[in-house]
Amino acid sequence: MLRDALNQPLTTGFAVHGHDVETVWEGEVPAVTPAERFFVRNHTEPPALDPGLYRLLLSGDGLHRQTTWSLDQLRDLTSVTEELALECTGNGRQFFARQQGTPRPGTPWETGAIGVARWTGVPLSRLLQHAGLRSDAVWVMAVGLDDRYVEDGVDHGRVRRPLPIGKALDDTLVVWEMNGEPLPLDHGYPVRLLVPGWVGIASIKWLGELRVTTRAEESPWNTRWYRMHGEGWDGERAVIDRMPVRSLADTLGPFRAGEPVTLRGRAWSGEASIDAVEVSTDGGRTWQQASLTGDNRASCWTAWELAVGFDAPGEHCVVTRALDSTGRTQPEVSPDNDQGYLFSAPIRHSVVVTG
Ligand SMILES: Nc1nc2c(c(=O)[nH]1)N[C@H]1C(S)=C(S)[C@@H](COP(=O)(O)O)O[C@H]1N2
Ligand SMILES: [Mo]
Repeated sequence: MLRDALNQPLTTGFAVHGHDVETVWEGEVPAVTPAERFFVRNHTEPPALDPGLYRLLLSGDGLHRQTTWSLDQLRDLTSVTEELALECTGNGRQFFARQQGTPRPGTPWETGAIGVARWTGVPLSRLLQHAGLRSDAVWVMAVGLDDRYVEDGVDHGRVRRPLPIGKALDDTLVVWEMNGEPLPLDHGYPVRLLVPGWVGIASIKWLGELRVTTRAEESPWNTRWYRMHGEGWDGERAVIDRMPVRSLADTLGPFRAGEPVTLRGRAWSGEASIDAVEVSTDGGRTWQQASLTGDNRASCWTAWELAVGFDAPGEHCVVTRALDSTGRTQPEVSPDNDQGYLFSAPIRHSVVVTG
């Protein structure tokens, strides 16, 4: 959990859920999330790694040679900086209970398990090519250096998740800076993976090893968890990788009846930008198209705004829905699953209008 200078748990602007903290915004949200406001999802405690002794190991039969990188060696490479969202697979889980009447276990996130940061590092493809990537390599197992994860007496080993070689070579980054500063301890210091547009668990923190294999690999983090379970989920359909399209409103009043109001919010989608956002101020009966303001890039949120008015005092229901650049929309009901992953239905906000 986040701590302040006196090592006290930091709770202002956060909702605390055990090891995890969720960002709580009031009103408009900045385009880039300050590191100290960024949500944290830790399976155990962050490990205290000595930056001088830190090594990233690239291993496995999918490489011609095993290689290691120190932090200084990584920093000597020509780096890239990209603004990208990072979102937990369970973001919005509370809404399975609130909107669909099907509470699901796990961290009870509202909508604050997402942030956008400027990440600095190198393309993973570069490290793989340097180690002599074999043409028959198919998976990259990313392994964290945090404590082994033990649940109900069962030791599941280190937090790790296999990444298909296609995504590894496409746009996955190995990063050591967040918003121009070294990664904070909670966010993976000294080095983490950043897998654009994919579920947060793919972006392994405190990255210790990248094991490249010529055979399929699995870990509990893509079989037991972070996979769809329950009725109707099997085979390829159950695999979780890319994040869905979502949107919400950030300015929720209170407003005054009869006065002009500008509603503002955000929309985002995994591996896609946003084509349109529609807003309803009457619980979804009628819809208006919002204007997209600011940057609009794939795997990053974009801001929207819409001028509206509320005629009558009382409680009003504001709903938003987005269309992404690959044609995906938000389903009216989010597909149910045992662990409450990927809530993607339009969120129904309650807005108070005074007389
Ligand atoms: N080694 C390691 N990597 C990890 C985790 C973890 O507990 N250990 N949590 C994952 C999950 S579930 C998410 S959503 C993101 C959260 O990243 P953040 O805490 O920097 O926001 O990190 C992922 N990487
Ligand atoms: Mo997560």
